Amino acid sequence: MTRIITVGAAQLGPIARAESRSQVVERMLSLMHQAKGNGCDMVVFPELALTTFFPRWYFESQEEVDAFFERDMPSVETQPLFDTARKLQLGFYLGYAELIEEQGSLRHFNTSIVVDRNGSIVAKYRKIHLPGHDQHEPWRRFQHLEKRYFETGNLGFTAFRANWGDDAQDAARQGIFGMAICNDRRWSETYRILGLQGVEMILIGYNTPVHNPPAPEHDALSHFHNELVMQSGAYQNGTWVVGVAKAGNEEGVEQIGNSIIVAPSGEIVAACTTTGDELAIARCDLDLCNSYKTTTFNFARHRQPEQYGMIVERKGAIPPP
Ligand code: CDV
Repeated sequence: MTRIITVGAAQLGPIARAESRSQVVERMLSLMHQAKGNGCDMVVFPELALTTFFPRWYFESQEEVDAFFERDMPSVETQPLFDTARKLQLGFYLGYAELIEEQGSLRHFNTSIVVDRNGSIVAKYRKIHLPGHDQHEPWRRFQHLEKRYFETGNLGFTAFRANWGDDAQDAARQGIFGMAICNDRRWSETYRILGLQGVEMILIGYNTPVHNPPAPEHDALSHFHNELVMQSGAYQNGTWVVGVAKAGNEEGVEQIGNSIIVAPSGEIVAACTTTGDELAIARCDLDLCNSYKTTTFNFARHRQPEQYGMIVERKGAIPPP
């Protein structure tokens, strides 16, 4: 059997601080129409796709921070994304800043959702690996205050089934999906935890500056590292990976583009070539995952988790030099 899902990596160019949600949504709708015209079943938008990447600034006032968050999803401004999904029969992954009342208090998360072709939210994820710092660090050229503005995600890495066909029973259009957000893609745990649940496609939005203030020696390697983590994550877990950037010079900060679609072989099969709004498309056969999941990475047959602790113990026993 082949289960082909045609996916569009819907990269966004820079979003100015003054740009409204509605202006950004217009740009996203244009990518959705392009995607439908090219036979896509779904598109993947970046992390925090509705606004500029606000953690680059230190704000004294919580009110200023909260202005970047969504209290409702869909909201008046984002409803057109959901209406267009239904009209075009095209699903999407969307990253946004979520402000929600939970357990009697206001909570802030860096969140993503998957919306199906009927415009219904079918899964939600909250970013677990929050990079950066929680205090103002004026020595940096720009801040990265995710640890200040967001709480650690509390939904785990949870795989879910999604169906991209007309018919709920159509097995040829169903698959096991997972989500991650930006820095999560650098951690092998992200892929392996989803891999252990049989994931067949991991959707990832990101905002990655070229410049890394604490380690500028990494700057020249930013594309290499971006590809390295997603290609190895895909191969080692026999899964498709779709990584999508918010790219280009946003409010004076250069962000990598390099949005890619990676096959379970680890090969990049589609890529954006600009740092603007751009769509890269791949026809992804989910059954290609089986070739890896049943051979080299047959976890049930070859993984030896009960032995891994012993290796750590033995290492610990090596006397210091
Ligand atoms: N938004 C991110 O999570 N960005 C990080 C940067 C700070 C390194 C990333 O891993 O791309």
